[in-house]
Amino acid sequence: MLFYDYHDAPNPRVVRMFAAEKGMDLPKRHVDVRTGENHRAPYNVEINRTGQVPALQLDNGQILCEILPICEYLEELQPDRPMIGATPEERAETRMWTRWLDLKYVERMTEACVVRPGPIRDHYARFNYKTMLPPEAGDICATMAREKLHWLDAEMAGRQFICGNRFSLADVHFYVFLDFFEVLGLNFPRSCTWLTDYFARVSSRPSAAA
Ligand SMILES: N[C@@H](CCC(=O)N[C@@H](CS)C(=O)NCC(=O)O)C(=O)O
Repeated sequence: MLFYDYHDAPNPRVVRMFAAEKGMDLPKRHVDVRTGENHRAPYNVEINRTGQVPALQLDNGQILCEILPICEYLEELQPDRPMIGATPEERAETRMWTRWLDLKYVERMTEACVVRPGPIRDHYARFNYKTMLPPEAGDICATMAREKLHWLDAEMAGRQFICGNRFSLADVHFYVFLDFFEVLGLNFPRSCTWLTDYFARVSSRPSAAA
């Protein structure tokens, strides 16, 4: 297997952290997103035709894109140290929360980060989109995402992780993006006390260094 990676981006980090939790070592090749290597051949022709990172090339040559299916694949390859779940019920719970977090927080905050004025907007306007939301929509997207964090904060009271005592893909996905948006100044509200403790708890795991 070969993992096409870019160290500073959150989507590849989700797969790296997930693999680290499972004790899997993925051989990696760096793709230089900063210079647009991902939008040039051969990468956007032979590896990931959406021109994004990451991608996983399997030993039979098949290419997998999209981080959540890549994690699902790794879990099937190595079910030990389950990160999606050991039973149908656990797997359904993990997928339920991963999807909710993706739709309500990760995607909306990503939109905020992409459409607000700055180098990320410039990059996406150059390589990814002909049509984009206006820059001022960034604040609205961020407010919508934070509203859902307030709801989540109350809902999670008493839990260690998103799926209770079980550290799962939902946590990896959520944590990596919380951390990425923190670095960009799109912070989570510190009045969310469960979330503040949770963020510190997950940050202290060795896999967070992946
Ligand atoms: N839905 C995709 C998202 C991939 C994505 O947004 N990748 C970002 C990095 S985190 C990227 O390649 N950005 C650079 C670009 O689009 O030029 C996945 O699950 O892998």
